[in-house]
Amino acid sequence: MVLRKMNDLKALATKGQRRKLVLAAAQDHFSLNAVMQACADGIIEPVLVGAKSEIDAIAQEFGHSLEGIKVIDEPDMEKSVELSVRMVNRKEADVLMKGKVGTSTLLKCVLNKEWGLRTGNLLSHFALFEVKTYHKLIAVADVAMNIAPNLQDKIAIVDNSVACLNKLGIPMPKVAVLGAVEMVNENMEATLHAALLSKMNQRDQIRNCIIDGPLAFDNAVSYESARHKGIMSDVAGDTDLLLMPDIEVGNVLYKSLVFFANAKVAGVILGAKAPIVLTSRSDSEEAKYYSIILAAAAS
Ligand code: COD
Repeated sequence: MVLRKMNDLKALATKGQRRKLVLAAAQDHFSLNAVMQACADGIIEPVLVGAKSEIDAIAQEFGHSLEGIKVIDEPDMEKSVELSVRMVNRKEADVLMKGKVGTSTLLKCVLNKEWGLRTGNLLSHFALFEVKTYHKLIAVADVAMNIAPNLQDKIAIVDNSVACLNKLGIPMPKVAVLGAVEMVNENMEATLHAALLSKMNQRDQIRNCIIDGPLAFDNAVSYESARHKGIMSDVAGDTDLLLMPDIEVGNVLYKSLVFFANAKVAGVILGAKAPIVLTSRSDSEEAKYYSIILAAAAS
C-alpha cells in the first residue's frame, strides 16, 4: 500500500471503534478546534481536561457545542497533565494529546515512573509529511524527543517508527539513515551509526524494514541523484522513513519542510503505553488535526 496524502490516513483512523482521546490543558484554541473537528468526523471521542472557564469561552467563540463531551475542570496546568496521563495509564483513554503546555512538561509527566506511560522501551517522536515534490508520505524521526541518540537509541527509534509504518499498511518500509555524505567517515559519527544500522538490518538484527545508509538527503529522496553519484541502493529515491542524526538536524528539516515547502505534517510520540499527539506550538490547526488522525491510525 502507498500512502500519498494525509487524508489517506482517515480510512485507517476510522477502522474499528472510535478512539478515546484525552486533551491535556485543553484551553488552547488550535488544539480544541482540531479535536472538535476530529470528533465531528467520527475519528475520536474527546475528554477535555483543563481550565473549564477558558475551554467554555473558546468553545463559544468558535461555535463548538460541548454537549455530551466530558470536561474535567483542572485550572492548574501541571495537574491537568497529570490527570490526563493517569487516565491513559488506567486505559481510560487510547490517545493522549498535548494542549496549552510545554513539550518538556508533558514529556516529564509521560516519563513519570509511578503513573506515567513508560513501557520499558525508548519513547521517540515520529513525524509524517505530505510534500508536493515527493511521490508518497514520508516519515522523519526523531525531530522532537531524543536529543542526541546513540546507536541503541537509533535502533529503538527505527523499531518504533517501523512498527507505526507497518500499522499504516507499509509492511517493509525503506529507511534512509542520513548523514552529510554517503561514504563512511570516521570523523562523522552519523555515518558510522548508519553503516552499522545497515549491516544489522542485513543480518536480521533489525527487522521488518530495509535500511540503507549513510545517505545524504539528496540520495535518500532522489533516485536520479543517487544514480548520478553511482550509488546502488534499494532505498534511494523511495524512502519511507528518514532517520535523523540528532534533534537539531531533525527539527530544522521539520521546520524547513513546513515553512519553505508548505508541507502538511502530523506528529506523534511512539513507544509509550499509547500514542501521544505532540505538535509544536507553532504548528497549525491542520497539523494538529492530522496528528490526531495519525495517532488514531497508529493506536
Ligand atoms: N524514552 C524512555 N525513557 C526516557 C526517555 C525516552 N526517550 N528519555 C528519558 N527517559 C527516562 C530516563 O531513562 C530516566 O529514567 C528519566 O526518563 C529521566 O531522564 P533524563 O534525566 O535524561 O530526562 P529529562 O527528564 O531531563 O528529559 C527528558 C526529555 C524528554 C524531557 C528530554 O529528553 C527533552 O527535553 N527532550 C527534548 C524535548 C523538546 O524540547 N522538544 C522540543 C522540540 S519541538
